[in-house]
Amino acid sequence: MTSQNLSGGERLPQERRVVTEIPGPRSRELQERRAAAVAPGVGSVLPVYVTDAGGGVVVDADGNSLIDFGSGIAVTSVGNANPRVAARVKEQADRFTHTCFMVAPYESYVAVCENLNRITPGDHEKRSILVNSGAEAVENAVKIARYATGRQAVVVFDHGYHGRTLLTMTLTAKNMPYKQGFGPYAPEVYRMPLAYPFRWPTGPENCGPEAAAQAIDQITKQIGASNVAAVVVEPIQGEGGFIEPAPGFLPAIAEFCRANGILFVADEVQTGFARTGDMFACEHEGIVPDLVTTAKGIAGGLPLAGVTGRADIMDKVHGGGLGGTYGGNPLACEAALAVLEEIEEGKLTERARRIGEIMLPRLRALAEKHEAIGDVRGRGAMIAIELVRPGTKDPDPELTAEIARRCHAAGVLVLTAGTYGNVLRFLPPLVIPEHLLIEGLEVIEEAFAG
Ligand code: PLZ
Repeated sequence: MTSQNLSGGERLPQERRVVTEIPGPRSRELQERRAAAVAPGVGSVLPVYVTDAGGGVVVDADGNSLIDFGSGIAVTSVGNANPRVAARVKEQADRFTHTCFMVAPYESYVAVCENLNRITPGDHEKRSILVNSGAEAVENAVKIARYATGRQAVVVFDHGYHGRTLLTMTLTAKNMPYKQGFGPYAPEVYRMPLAYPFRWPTGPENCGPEAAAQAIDQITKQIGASNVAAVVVEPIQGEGGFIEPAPGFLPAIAEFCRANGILFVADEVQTGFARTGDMFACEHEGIVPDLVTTAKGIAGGLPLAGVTGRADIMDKVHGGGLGGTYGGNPLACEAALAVLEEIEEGKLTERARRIGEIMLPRLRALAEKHEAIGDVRGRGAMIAIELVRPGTKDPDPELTAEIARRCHAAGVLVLTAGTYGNVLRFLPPLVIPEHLLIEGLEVIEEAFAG
Protein backbone atom coordinates (compact mmCIF):
# COMPACT_ATOMS: atom_id res chain seq x y z
CA MET A 1 0.00 0.00 0.00
CA THR A 2 1.17 3.53 -0.70
CA SER A 3 -0.59 4.94 2.31
CA GLN A 4 2.56 6.37 3.86
CA ASN A 5 1.83 10.01 3.12
CA LEU A 6 -1.93 9.91 3.05
CA SER A 7 -3.96 10.72 6.14
CA GLY A 8 -6.70 8.24 7.06
CA GLY A 9 -9.08 10.91 5.85
CA GLU A 10 -7.63 10.81 2.34
CA ARG A 11 -6.93 7.09 2.19
CA LEU A 12 -10.38 5.97 3.31
CA PRO A 13 -13.66 7.37 2.03
CA GLN A 14 -14.97 9.51 4.87
CA GLU A 15 -18.45 8.05 4.77
CA ARG A 16 -20.91 6.02 6.77
CA ARG A 17 -21.54 2.85 4.82
CA VAL A 18 -23.62 -0.03 6.14
CA VAL A 19 -23.53 -2.97 3.72
CA THR A 20 -24.42 -5.88 6.04
CA GLU A 21 -26.06 -6.41 9.37
CA ILE A 22 -23.74 -5.14 12.11
CA PRO A 23 -21.85 -7.24 13.05
CA GLY A 24 -21.85 -8.85 9.59
CA PRO A 25 -21.17 -12.48 8.64
CA ARG A 26 -17.39 -12.19 8.55
CA SER A 27 -17.29 -10.51 11.97
CA ARG A 28 -19.67 -13.12 13.39
CA GLU A 29 -17.41 -15.87 12.09
CA LEU A 30 -14.43 -14.24 13.82
CA GLN A 31 -16.49 -13.83 16.95
CA GLU A 32 -17.04 -17.59 17.00
CA ARG A 33 -13.33 -18.23 16.57
CA ARG A 34 -12.65 -15.77 19.36
CA ALA A 35 -15.08 -17.51 21.73
CA ALA A 36 -12.95 -20.65 21.50
CA ALA A 37 -9.64 -18.84 21.98
CA VAL A 38 -10.09 -15.65 24.00
CA ALA A 39 -11.15 -15.66 27.64
CA PRO A 40 -14.66 -14.25 27.92
CA GLY A 41 -13.60 -11.92 30.75
CA VAL A 42 -12.44 -9.50 28.03
CA GLY A 43 -15.45 -7.82 26.45
CA SER A 44 -15.99 -5.77 23.29
CA VAL A 45 -18.49 -2.94 22.98
CA LEU A 46 -19.26 -3.80 19.36
CA PRO A 47 -17.74 -7.00 17.96
CA VAL A 48 -17.11 -5.82 14.43
CA TYR A 49 -13.63 -6.95 13.45
CA VAL A 50 -11.64 -3.97 12.25
CA THR A 51 -9.55 -4.03 9.10
CA ASP A 52 -8.86 -0.32 8.60
CA ALA A 53 -9.49 3.02 10.29
CA GLY A 54 -8.65 6.67 9.82
CA GLY A 55 -10.03 10.19 9.87
CA GLY A 56 -13.48 9.72 11.36
CA VAL A 57 -14.24 6.13 10.30
CA VAL A 58 -13.61 2.54 11.35
CA VAL A 59 -13.93 -0.09 8.58
CA ASP A 60 -14.82 -3.71 9.39
CA ALA A 61 -14.19 -7.10 7.85
CA ASP A 62 -17.56 -7.00 6.06
CA GLY A 63 -16.82 -3.66 4.39
CA ASN A 64 -18.97 -1.54 6.71
CA SER A 65 -17.64 1.93 7.40
CA LEU A 66 -18.70 3.19 10.81
CA ILE A 67 -18.55 6.76 12.06
CA ASP A 68 -16.15 6.69 14.99
CA PHE A 69 -17.54 8.39 18.12
CA GLY A 70 -15.21 6.45 20.43
CA SER A 71 -11.58 6.90 19.30
CA GLY A 72 -10.77 3.58 20.99
CA ILE A 73 -11.77 5.22 24.31
CA ALA A 74 -10.22 8.65 23.75
CA VAL A 75 -6.96 7.37 22.28
CA THR A 76 -6.83 8.09 18.55
CA SER A 77 -7.44 11.82 18.90
CA VAL A 78 -5.13 12.64 15.96
CA GLY A 79 -6.88 10.02 13.82
CA ASN A 80 -6.26 6.31 13.54
CA ALA A 81 -3.03 5.36 11.77
CA ASN A 82 -2.27 9.06 11.58
CA PRO A 83 0.31 9.27 8.76
CA ARG A 84 2.88 11.20 10.77
CA VAL A 85 2.57 8.71 13.61
CA ALA A 86 2.73 5.73 11.23
CA ALA A 87 5.78 7.10 9.42
CA ARG A 88 7.71 7.79 12.63
CA VAL A 89 6.88 4.37 14.05
CA LYS A 90 7.92 2.60 10.81
CA GLU A 91 11.15 4.52 10.66
CA GLN A 92 11.94 3.67 14.28
CA ALA A 93 11.00 0.00 13.77
CA ASP A 94 13.64 -0.22 11.07
CA ARG A 95 16.35 1.13 13.40
CA PHE A 96 15.64 -0.52 16.79
CA THR A 97 12.50 -1.66 18.54
CA HIS A 98 13.73 -1.99 22.11
CA THR A 99 16.77 -1.65 24.29
CA CYS A 100 14.99 -1.08 27.61
CA PHE A 101 15.53 2.49 28.78
CA MET A 102 16.81 1.07 32.09
CA VAL A 103 19.54 -0.82 30.20
CA ALA A 104 20.65 1.59 27.48
CA PRO A 105 18.68 4.80 26.95
CA TYR A 106 17.71 6.72 23.79
CA GLU A 107 16.81 10.33 22.98
CA SER A 108 13.09 10.00 22.17
CA TYR A 109 12.24 9.03 25.79
CA VAL A 110 13.96 12.20 26.99
CA ALA A 111 12.20 14.28 24.34
CA VAL A 112 8.77 12.96 25.35
CA CYS A 113 9.50 13.81 28.99
CA GLU A 114 10.67 17.31 28.00
CA ASN A 115 7.40 17.79 26.16
CA LEU A 116 5.30 16.50 29.05
CA ASN A 117 7.12 18.83 31.42
CA ARG A 118 6.48 21.72 29.05
CA ILE A 119 2.77 21.17 28.29
CA THR A 120 1.35 19.99 31.63
CA PRO A 121 -0.12 22.74 33.84
CA GLY A 122 2.26 25.01 35.77
CA ASP A 123 5.59 26.53 34.80
CA HIS A 124 7.53 25.11 37.76
CA GLU A 125 10.39 22.68 37.25
CA LYS A 126 9.12 19.19 36.47
CA ARG A 127 10.30 15.64 35.81
CA SER A 128 8.52 12.73 34.12
CA ILE A 129 8.66 8.96 33.90
CA LEU A 130 7.17 6.83 31.12
CA VAL A 131 5.25 3.58 31.58
CA ASN A 132 2.87 1.47 29.49
CA SER A 133 -0.72 2.05 30.59
CA GLY A 134 -2.92 4.47 32.41
CA ALA A 135 -3.22 2.11 35.35
CA GLU A 136 0.55 1.84 35.61
CA ALA A 137 0.83 5.62 35.57
CA VAL A 138 -1.68 6.03 38.40
CA GLU A 139 -0.03 3.24 40.38
CA ASN A 140 3.35 4.95 40.02
CA ALA A 141 1.91 8.33 40.98
CA VAL A 142 0.70 6.78 44.25
CA LYS A 143 4.07 5.13 44.86
CA ILE A 144 5.85 8.47 44.29
CA ALA A 145 3.39 10.39 46.46
CA ARG A 146 3.80 7.92 49.32
CA TYR A 147 7.57 8.02 49.02
CA ALA A 148 7.75 11.80 48.89
CA THR A 149 5.34 12.45 51.77
CA GLY A 150 6.13 9.46 53.97
CA ARG A 151 2.35 9.05 54.33
CA GLN A 152 0.10 6.16 53.30
CA ALA A 153 -3.54 7.16 52.83
CA VAL A 154 -4.90 7.83 49.35
CA VAL A 155 -8.15 9.69 48.78
CA VAL A 156 -10.33 9.05 45.73
CA PHE A 157 -13.90 9.96 44.82
CA ASP A 158 -17.28 8.47 44.02
CA HIS A 159 -17.60 7.60 40.30
CA GLY A 160 -13.82 7.56 39.88
CA TYR A 161 -12.04 5.17 37.51
CA HIS A 162 -8.29 4.65 37.66
CA GLY A 163 -7.56 1.19 36.19
CA ARG A 164 -7.69 -2.54 36.70
CA THR A 165 -4.49 -3.45 38.58
CA LEU A 166 -4.89 -4.33 42.24
CA LEU A 167 -4.18 -0.81 43.50
CA THR A 168 -5.97 1.08 40.72
CA MET A 169 -8.96 -1.30 40.86
CA THR A 170 -9.12 -0.41 44.55
CA LEU A 171 -9.06 3.28 43.62
CA THR A 172 -11.89 2.67 41.12
CA ALA A 173 -15.39 3.23 42.49
CA LYS A 174 -17.57 0.84 40.52
CA ASN A 175 -17.92 -2.80 41.56
CA MET A 176 -19.29 -4.44 38.39
CA PRO A 177 -17.47 -5.28 36.22
CA TYR A 178 -14.17 -3.96 37.61
CA LYS A 179 -13.92 -5.32 41.15
CA GLN A 180 -16.43 -8.10 41.69
CA GLY A 181 -14.62 -11.20 42.94
CA PHE A 182 -11.14 -9.72 42.54
CA GLY A 183 -10.52 -8.72 46.18
CA PRO A 184 -9.13 -8.34 48.74
CA TYR A 185 -8.33 -4.79 47.74
CA ALA A 186 -5.32 -2.67 48.63
CA PRO A 187 -5.35 -0.97 52.04
CA GLU A 188 -5.37 2.75 52.89
CA VAL A 189 -7.73 3.88 50.12
CA TYR A 190 -10.59 6.20 51.14
CA ARG A 191 -13.49 7.34 48.97
CA MET A 192 -15.15 10.73 49.25
CA PRO A 193 -18.28 12.31 47.76
CA LEU A 194 -17.90 13.95 44.35
CA ALA A 195 -19.57 17.16 43.17
CA TYR A 196 -21.99 15.55 40.69
CA PRO A 197 -24.19 18.48 39.69
CA PHE A 198 -27.05 16.49 38.12
CA ARG A 199 -27.47 14.29 41.19
CA TRP A 200 -26.60 16.68 44.03
CA PRO A 201 -29.49 16.60 46.54
CA THR A 202 -29.67 20.38 47.07
CA GLY A 203 -29.23 21.23 43.38
CA PRO A 204 -26.36 21.99 41.03
CA GLU A 205 -25.85 25.61 42.28
CA ASN A 206 -24.81 24.42 45.74
CA CYS A 207 -22.99 21.35 44.58
CA GLY A 208 -19.37 22.56 44.28
CA PRO A 209 -18.92 24.16 47.72
CA GLU A 210 -21.10 21.62 49.56
CA ALA A 211 -19.38 18.58 48.08
CA ALA A 212 -15.94 20.06 48.77
CA ALA A 213 -16.91 20.84 52.38
CA GLN A 214 -18.20 17.30 52.87
CA ALA A 215 -15.11 15.71 51.36
CA ILE A 216 -12.77 17.90 53.41
CA ASP A 217 -14.73 17.22 56.59
CA GLN A 218 -14.64 13.47 56.00
CA ILE A 219 -10.93 13.47 55.18
CA THR A 220 -10.22 15.44 58.34
CA LYS A 221 -12.45 13.38 60.63
CA GLN A 222 -12.06 9.90 59.21
CA ILE A 223 -8.42 9.79 58.08
CA GLY A 224 -6.67 12.86 59.44
CA ALA A 225 -5.20 15.21 56.85
CA SER A 226 -1.66 14.57 58.07
CA ASN A 227 -1.97 10.88 57.13
CA VAL A 228 -2.95 11.53 53.52
CA ALA A 229 -0.25 11.17 50.86
CA ALA A 230 -2.37 12.03 47.84
CA VAL A 231 -5.78 12.92 46.52
CA VAL A 232 -6.26 11.26 43.12
CA VAL A 233 -8.99 12.71 40.94
CA GLU A 234 -10.06 12.83 37.30
CA PRO A 235 -10.81 16.47 36.41
CA ILE A 236 -13.79 15.06 34.48
CA GLN A 237 -14.83 11.52 35.50
CA GLY A 238 -14.51 9.36 32.39
CA GLU A 239 -15.82 5.84 32.92
CA GLY A 240 -17.96 7.28 35.73
CA GLY A 241 -20.07 9.10 33.11
CA PHE A 242 -18.31 12.28 32.01
CA ILE A 243 -19.21 14.07 35.22
CA GLU A 244 -17.86 17.61 35.24
CA PRO A 245 -17.37 18.33 38.95
CA ALA A 246 -19.39 21.44 39.84
CA PRO A 247 -17.41 24.70 39.64
CA GLY A 248 -15.30 25.39 42.69
CA PHE A 249 -15.04 21.77 43.80
CA LEU A 250 -11.63 20.95 42.36
CA PRO A 251 -10.04 24.30 43.34
CA ALA A 252 -11.30 23.86 46.92
CA ILE A 253 -9.87 20.33 47.12
CA ALA A 254 -6.58 21.50 45.58
CA GLU A 255 -6.38 24.34 48.10
CA PHE A 256 -7.05 21.95 51.00
CA CYS A 257 -4.29 19.68 49.70
CA ARG A 258 -1.83 22.55 49.47
CA ALA A 259 -2.61 23.69 53.01
CA ASN A 260 -2.09 20.19 54.41
CA GLY A 261 0.94 18.86 52.54
CA ILE A 262 -1.22 16.43 50.53
CA LEU A 263 -0.23 15.88 46.90
CA PHE A 264 -2.94 16.64 44.35
CA VAL A 265 -2.77 14.03 41.58
CA ALA A 266 -4.76 14.84 38.44
CA ASP A 267 -5.60 11.66 36.53
CA GLU A 268 -5.70 13.12 33.00
CA VAL A 269 -5.53 9.71 31.33
CA GLN A 270 -8.86 10.20 29.54
CA THR A 271 -9.12 14.00 29.58
CA GLY A 272 -5.60 14.87 28.44
CA PHE A 273 -4.05 15.98 25.16
CA ALA A 274 -6.57 18.49 23.82
CA ARG A 275 -9.61 16.24 24.32
CA THR A 276 -11.60 18.75 26.40
CA GLY A 277 -10.60 21.84 24.43
CA ASP A 278 -7.65 22.58 26.69
CA MET A 279 -4.42 20.61 26.54
CA PHE A 280 -5.36 19.29 30.01
CA ALA A 281 -8.76 19.48 31.66
CA CYS A 282 -7.27 20.91 34.88
CA GLU A 283 -6.53 24.14 33.05
CA HIS A 284 -10.26 24.94 32.89
CA GLU A 285 -10.26 26.05 36.54
CA GLY A 286 -6.60 27.02 36.61
CA ILE A 287 -5.53 24.06 38.75
CA VAL A 288 -1.84 23.22 38.90
CA PRO A 289 -1.54 19.63 40.12
CA ASP A 290 1.51 18.29 41.97
CA LEU A 291 1.46 15.16 39.81
CA VAL A 292 -0.33 14.45 36.51
CA THR A 293 -0.94 11.02 35.00
CA THR A 294 -1.28 10.74 31.23
CA ALA A 295 -1.89 7.92 28.71
CA LYS A 296 -4.41 7.22 25.92
CA GLY A 297 -4.26 10.29 23.63
CA ILE A 298 -0.51 10.66 24.17
CA ALA A 299 0.67 8.27 21.44
CA GLY A 300 -2.07 7.65 18.87
CA GLY A 301 -2.70 4.09 20.04
CA LEU A 302 0.83 2.93 20.83
CA PRO A 303 0.97 1.88 24.49
CA LEU A 304 2.49 4.75 26.43
CA ALA A 305 1.70 6.56 29.65
CA GLY A 306 3.44 9.02 31.92
CA VAL A 307 3.70 10.55 35.35
CA THR A 308 4.78 14.18 35.40
CA GLY A 309 5.35 16.06 38.61
CA ARG A 310 7.09 18.74 40.58
CA ALA A 311 10.83 18.17 40.40
CA ASP A 312 11.23 18.29 44.19
CA ILE A 313 8.75 15.41 44.55
CA MET A 314 9.94 13.32 41.60
CA ASP A 315 13.61 13.75 42.55
CA LYS A 316 13.08 12.16 45.96
CA VAL A 317 12.65 8.55 44.81
CA HIS A 318 15.90 6.54 44.97
CA GLY A 319 17.60 5.55 41.71
CA GLY A 320 16.15 2.31 40.34
CA GLY A 321 12.95 2.72 42.37
CA LEU A 322 10.81 3.33 39.28
CA GLY A 323 10.72 1.62 35.90
CA GLY A 324 9.64 -1.45 33.94
CA THR A 325 10.88 -3.40 30.91
CA TYR A 326 8.83 -1.64 28.25
CA GLY A 327 8.18 1.77 29.84
CA GLY A 328 8.80 4.44 27.19
CA ASN A 329 9.29 1.95 24.39
CA PRO A 330 11.02 3.67 21.42
CA LEU A 331 8.15 3.02 18.98
CA ALA A 332 5.68 4.52 21.44
CA CYS A 333 7.95 7.52 22.11
CA GLU A 334 8.28 8.28 18.39
CA ALA A 335 4.50 8.04 18.10
CA ALA A 336 4.08 10.46 21.02
CA LEU A 337 6.45 13.00 19.48
CA ALA A 338 4.44 12.84 16.25
CA VAL A 339 1.14 13.15 18.15
CA LEU A 340 2.34 16.25 20.00
CA GLU A 341 3.36 17.88 16.72
CA GLU A 342 -0.03 17.03 15.23
CA ILE A 343 -1.87 18.46 18.25
CA GLU A 344 0.15 21.67 18.34
CA GLU A 345 0.48 22.31 14.59
CA GLY A 346 -3.08 21.19 13.91
CA LYS A 347 -4.45 23.37 16.73
CA LEU A 348 -6.44 20.39 17.96
CA THR A 349 -7.52 22.12 21.17
CA GLU A 350 -9.47 24.49 18.93
CA ARG A 351 -10.85 21.54 16.95
CA ALA A 352 -11.99 19.94 20.20
CA ARG A 353 -13.79 23.13 21.21
CA ARG A 354 -15.47 23.35 17.83
CA ILE A 355 -16.69 19.75 18.19
CA GLY A 356 -18.26 20.68 21.55
CA GLU A 357 -19.84 23.78 20.02
CA ILE A 358 -21.48 21.62 17.35
CA MET A 359 -22.53 18.74 19.59
CA LEU A 360 -23.80 20.43 22.75
CA PRO A 361 -26.56 22.62 21.24
CA ARG A 362 -27.87 19.76 19.10
CA LEU A 363 -27.94 17.35 22.01
CA ARG A 364 -29.60 19.99 24.21
CA ALA A 365 -32.26 20.46 21.55
CA LEU A 366 -32.71 16.67 21.50
CA ALA A 367 -33.11 16.70 25.29
CA GLU A 368 -35.96 19.22 24.90
CA LYS A 369 -37.81 16.63 22.83
CA HIS A 370 -37.04 13.53 24.90
CA GLU A 371 -37.76 13.39 28.60
CA ALA A 372 -35.44 10.40 28.84
CA ILE A 373 -32.45 12.71 28.43
CA GLY A 374 -31.89 14.01 31.94
CA ASP A 375 -28.59 15.76 31.39
CA VAL A 376 -26.32 16.85 28.52
CA ARG A 377 -22.76 17.68 29.55
CA GLY A 378 -19.08 17.66 28.78
CA ARG A 379 -16.41 19.87 27.31
CA GLY A 380 -14.81 19.92 23.89
CA ALA A 381 -14.84 16.48 22.29
CA MET A 382 -15.77 14.72 25.56
CA ILE A 383 -19.55 14.91 25.54
CA ALA A 384 -22.23 12.77 27.17
CA ILE A 385 -25.94 12.45 27.74
CA GLU A 386 -27.41 10.82 30.84
CA LEU A 387 -30.62 8.83 30.42
CA VAL A 388 -33.33 8.61 33.05
CA ARG A 389 -36.87 7.31 33.38
CA PRO A 390 -39.15 10.18 32.33
CA GLY A 391 -40.16 12.51 35.12
CA THR A 392 -37.51 11.11 37.50
CA LYS A 393 -33.76 10.94 37.89
CA ASP A 394 -33.85 7.15 38.04
CA PRO A 395 -31.12 5.83 35.74
CA ASP A 396 -32.26 4.01 32.59
CA PRO A 397 -29.45 1.64 31.60
CA GLU A 398 -31.78 -0.47 29.41
CA LEU A 399 -32.72 2.47 27.20
CA THR A 400 -29.07 3.52 27.10
CA ALA A 401 -28.07 0.07 25.81
CA GLU A 402 -30.93 0.15 23.30
CA ILE A 403 -29.96 3.58 21.92
CA ALA A 404 -26.33 2.43 21.64
CA ARG A 405 -27.52 -0.71 19.82
CA ARG A 406 -29.55 1.38 17.35
CA CYS A 407 -26.57 3.66 16.71
CA HIS A 408 -24.34 0.66 16.11
CA ALA A 409 -26.85 -0.92 13.73
CA ALA A 410 -26.96 2.35 11.78
CA GLY A 411 -23.18 2.57 11.57
CA VAL A 412 -22.18 4.91 14.41
CA LEU A 413 -19.79 3.56 17.02
CA VAL A 414 -20.84 5.07 20.36
CA LEU A 415 -19.80 4.04 23.89
CA THR A 416 -21.69 3.92 27.14
CA ALA A 417 -20.41 4.80 30.62
CA GLY A 418 -21.57 5.73 34.09
CA THR A 419 -21.82 4.17 37.51
CA TYR A 420 -25.42 3.27 36.62
CA GLY A 421 -24.65 2.35 32.99
CA ASN A 422 -27.01 5.08 31.83
CA VAL A 423 -24.67 7.46 30.04
CA LEU A 424 -23.99 7.62 26.30
CA ARG A 425 -20.59 9.14 25.73
CA PHE A 426 -19.10 10.61 22.61
CA LEU A 427 -15.35 10.83 22.00
CA PRO A 428 -14.84 11.49 18.29
CA PRO A 429 -11.32 11.77 16.92
CA LEU A 430 -10.43 15.47 17.03
CA VAL A 431 -9.76 15.30 13.28
CA ILE A 432 -13.22 13.95 12.39
CA PRO A 433 -14.57 15.73 9.28
CA GLU A 434 -17.47 17.98 10.20
CA HIS A 435 -19.94 16.28 7.85
CA LEU A 436 -19.39 12.98 9.67
CA LEU A 437 -19.83 14.62 13.06
CA ILE A 438 -23.17 16.01 11.93
CA GLU A 439 -24.25 12.75 10.32
CA GLY A 440 -23.36 10.92 13.54
CA LEU A 441 -25.55 13.34 15.49
CA GLU A 442 -28.41 12.75 13.05
CA VAL A 443 -28.13 9.01 13.63
CA ILE A 444 -28.27 9.59 17.41
CA GLU A 445 -31.37 11.76 16.94
CA GLU A 446 -32.99 9.03 14.83
CA ALA A 447 -32.10 6.42 17.47
CA PHE A 448 -34.16 8.41 20.01
CA ALA A 449 -37.04 8.74 17.56
CA GLY A 450 -37.29 4.90 17.70
N1 PLZ B 1 -7.48 6.55 34.49
C1 PLZ B 1 -9.12 8.29 33.99
O1 PLZ B 1 -10.00 6.56 31.91
C2 PLZ B 1 -8.81 4.01 31.32
C3 PLZ B 1 -10.81 1.78 30.63
C4 PLZ B 1 -11.38 0.76 29.78
P1 PLZ B 1 -5.38 1.93 31.11
N2 PLZ B 1 -10.15 4.11 30.88
C5 PLZ B 1 -10.62 3.09 29.95
C6 PLZ B 1 -11.57 -0.53 30.53
O2 PLZ B 1 -12.72 -0.92 30.71
O3 PLZ B 1 -10.55 -1.14 30.92
C7 PLZ B 1 -8.34 4.91 32.42
C8 PLZ B 1 -8.97 6.16 32.67
C9 PLZ B 1 -8.50 6.96 33.71
C10 PLZ B 1 -6.86 5.38 34.27
C11 PLZ B 1 -7.28 4.53 33.25
C12 PLZ B 1 -6.54 3.25 33.04
O4 PLZ B 1 -5.85 3.28 31.85
O5 PLZ B 1 -4.48 2.41 30.02
O6 PLZ B 1 -6.65 1.27 30.63
O7 PLZ B 1 -4.68 1.13 32.14
